[in-house]
Amino acid sequence: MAALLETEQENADSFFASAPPLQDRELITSDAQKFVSRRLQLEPEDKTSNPRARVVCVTSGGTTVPLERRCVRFIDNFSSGHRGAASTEYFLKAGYAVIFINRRGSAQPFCRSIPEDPLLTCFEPDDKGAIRPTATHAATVQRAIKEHHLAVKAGNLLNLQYTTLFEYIQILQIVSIAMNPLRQNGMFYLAAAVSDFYVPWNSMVEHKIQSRSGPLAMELAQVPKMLTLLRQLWAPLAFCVSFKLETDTEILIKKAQQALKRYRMHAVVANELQTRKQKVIVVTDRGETIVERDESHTDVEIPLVDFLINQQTSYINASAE
Ligand code: 9Z3
Repeated sequence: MAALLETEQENADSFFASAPPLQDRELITSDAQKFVSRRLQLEPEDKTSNPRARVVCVTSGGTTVPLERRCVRFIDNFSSGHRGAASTEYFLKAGYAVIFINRRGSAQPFCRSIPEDPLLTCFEPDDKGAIRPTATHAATVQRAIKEHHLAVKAGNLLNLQYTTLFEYIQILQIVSIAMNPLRQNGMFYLAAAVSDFYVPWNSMVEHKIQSRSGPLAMELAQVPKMLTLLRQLWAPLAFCVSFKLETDTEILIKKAQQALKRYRMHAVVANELQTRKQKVIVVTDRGETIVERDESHTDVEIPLVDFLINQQTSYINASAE
């Protein structure tokens, strides 16, 4: 394991050394630190069972991998962001504070039932030219705006956005290190679809790749396994949940079990692309638990978040013994 960590550390060092510097790095770092320290200051009587002492980092959406520095073309990973946005709402409801690391343009908490182009279809000018929500959307828009502002104003929701893999990994590292002082009260819920391969910045061409020279052969480097670093260096005591997405159900559980062991996850949520909104299977070292959306549950994320909160409580209790 020590050798694996050393290799991953070396891979990560060269990834970070060649990554384009993150814009607003200082601001993101101080926002994340302030957000966490508010929760640390709450110091509730019973830290073991009070979700108000806890912070979850929810990652959501897919990363892009640029092929050119002045990027015209990129590789994308599939994720609408629905899972992350819905889960954020349910963690907030349960009393958690949420750091929501999400792909720009992907689904947002409280807005899931709002049409895709809300500015143009949800609002209309009245007789005096003032802009108001349309009758059809008024209730939904008002509830979304209220709930979002309430969560942000109360210091319960921090929204950090990325587009590229470079941005995603740098933000995740900053947030993980900021969350480390929470110890077992921190949770990572890594629903983002993160590319396994990338073009290192220092070997990437500056300008748009030209098509005149025939077929394109390109070698992609493997993305360092950040889960190893997160678990062992950045926030080693946090409760860590990763997701495994497959299209072939035959290999899904086996791959999730491998991820659980390899990255020392506390839980791996296995899901299949077509059925991901109806059913997931949570793999832990105690076996597999099927979590399904039932008739009373509009989202599978309701029982899923509930299950994981209970798992974290058991983990906190076991650590306190
Ligand atoms: C997931 O498996 C998520 O559940 C989905 C959610 C992306 C399927 P939507 O955003 O979908 O609601 O449309 N996320 C992890 C996907 C992933 O790429 N996992 C890697 C893997 O499977 C490990 S990090 O190898």
